[in-house]
Amino acid sequence: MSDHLIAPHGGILKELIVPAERGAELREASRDWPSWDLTPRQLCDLELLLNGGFSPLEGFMTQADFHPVCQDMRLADGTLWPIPVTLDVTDEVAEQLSVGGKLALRDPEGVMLAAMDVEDMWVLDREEKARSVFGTLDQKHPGVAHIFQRTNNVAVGGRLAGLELPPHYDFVPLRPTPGRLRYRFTELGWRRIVAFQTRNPMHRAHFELTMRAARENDANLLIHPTVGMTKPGDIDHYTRVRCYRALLDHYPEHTAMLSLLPLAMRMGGPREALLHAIIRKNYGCTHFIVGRDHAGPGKDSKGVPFYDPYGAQELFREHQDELGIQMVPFKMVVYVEEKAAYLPVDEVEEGTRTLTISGTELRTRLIEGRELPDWFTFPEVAEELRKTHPARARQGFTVFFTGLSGSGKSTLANVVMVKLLEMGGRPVTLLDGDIVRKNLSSELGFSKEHRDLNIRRIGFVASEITKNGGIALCAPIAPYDHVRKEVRQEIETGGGFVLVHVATPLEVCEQRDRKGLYAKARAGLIKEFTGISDPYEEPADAELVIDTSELSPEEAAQQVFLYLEKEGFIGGQ
Ligand code: PPS
Repeated sequence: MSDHLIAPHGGILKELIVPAERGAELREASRDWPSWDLTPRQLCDLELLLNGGFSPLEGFMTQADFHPVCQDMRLADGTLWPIPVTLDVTDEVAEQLSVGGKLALRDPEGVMLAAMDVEDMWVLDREEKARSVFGTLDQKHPGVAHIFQRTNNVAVGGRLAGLELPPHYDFVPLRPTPGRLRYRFTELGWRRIVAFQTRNPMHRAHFELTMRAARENDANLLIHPTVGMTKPGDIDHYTRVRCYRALLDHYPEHTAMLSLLPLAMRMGGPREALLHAIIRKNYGCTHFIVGRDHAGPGKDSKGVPFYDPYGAQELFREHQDELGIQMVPFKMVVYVEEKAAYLPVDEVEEGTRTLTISGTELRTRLIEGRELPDWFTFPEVAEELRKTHPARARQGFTVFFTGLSGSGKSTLANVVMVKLLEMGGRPVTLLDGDIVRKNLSSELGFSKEHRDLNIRRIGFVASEITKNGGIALCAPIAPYDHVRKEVRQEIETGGGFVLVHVATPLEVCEQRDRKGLYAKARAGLIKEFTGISDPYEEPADAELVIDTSELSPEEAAQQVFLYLEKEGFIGGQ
């Protein structure tokens, strides 16, 4: 029935789910096998492997595919493939595995999703992977950061037999597999289909761009947003999908369809653009839109963009024939006020006034509760965004006090808490260092590892409170910069984060010595004591620096309140 559709990459759609009977046998046999609980990122990869989105792959890569993919974007058999798809496991699990054996792959609840033939195991060379795939070792690149910070040591490769796809309970009708989507296209008589990839809400510019792409190519349109994992800090997919749905009504009837892609993005720029195109080809699309800075990870730690904004289009062009799916390249689309229309920037006469709102500007407007103009987005989309992004005065936030023992963190946090409670409006939780150590972290000591774990726990609780609209006040020492940054990143996705460095000098803290701990530390009775025999990394990114040597607790708290007021966290609407 679907003969006239574009062939999948490599010729055959590789759906890896086995018949139910075989699945039952495998499940039964798996009792004696080692197991691996997949990470969220691996779950996304597994889904696309099992459903055929990653055709012609038949499992996680072995070295025979991995190395040529990293070096030359080729699988062992020469097929174009731009980004490795590997399964990384811990040393403990790797020790239980042997080549020729089996591994049960499970979801986080322990449900078995697939059986893997272990064909290869090797210790991942993180540098090699980062450098060859992403062209950099700079950990500001989310893909590189993932390799260095969130990847386990050992890669395991081998063929998969799928028992079931990872379950989804949200937007179920919008999640067809490649096979199902191909079938739908055939039913609807769609032959030429242009796919649009996005990880952001769509506004009028995207609407105009996609309409143009479809018209200029006599094609139907597939809005195919990534809902697996995108760039940290992106707007959550629930909100985005509601926005896409609202936008869909603006397309002429029978021309556009919305479908969700469970891909974990790597933010790999040009190489990722090729992967996106291959996936869309597998889903039955004939055309693929590549705009400015496709799958771009932004700027490196020196402020220079990682990739050329049109590098993805160039790389695509080089491989166009082999890819089969047609690139629809676009320059950035801007609003031309005098024509009240959107045009690609290369079609705009020089000197004409154009308008755009960048992603950063949009986020700022949402946070500050400012209006989203009509020329920029459809009112229905603005309304959806507003629902999940209320003005700051109604959002949750965390104030994270860091500083030496005795610097006055707890006292300050307590005064701030009491005053916030007096104001009312939002629930307030205090996560003081000592309280947390009694309740959440009673088994932890003061090694770097334990301190980091302690701060991560505090960060987790604070992020839950923040995203649900509450106020979290944290007051641990938190001596290490990288964990503070990690916590900031986690919390900022769901609300505000204010780092307050309680910078009371060590001499003053020691002189105060309210708990007598400094005296003990000096006498060598307490080991690893911050400031005496353990490091404290001063933050360079604190929103506020408060030295309590000369300030009363009320005066110090006042500085916090002035800041919160200025930034719109309190007061206002
Ligand atoms: S950390 O580094 O953020 O995990 O520390 P935190 O959870 O804030 O715990 C610090 C409190 O524990 C007491 N204490 C010590 N602090 C620092 N170093 C060592 N070795 C140590 N041993 C015990 C101390 O009372 C800290 O409380 P505050 O409120 O900071 O004075």
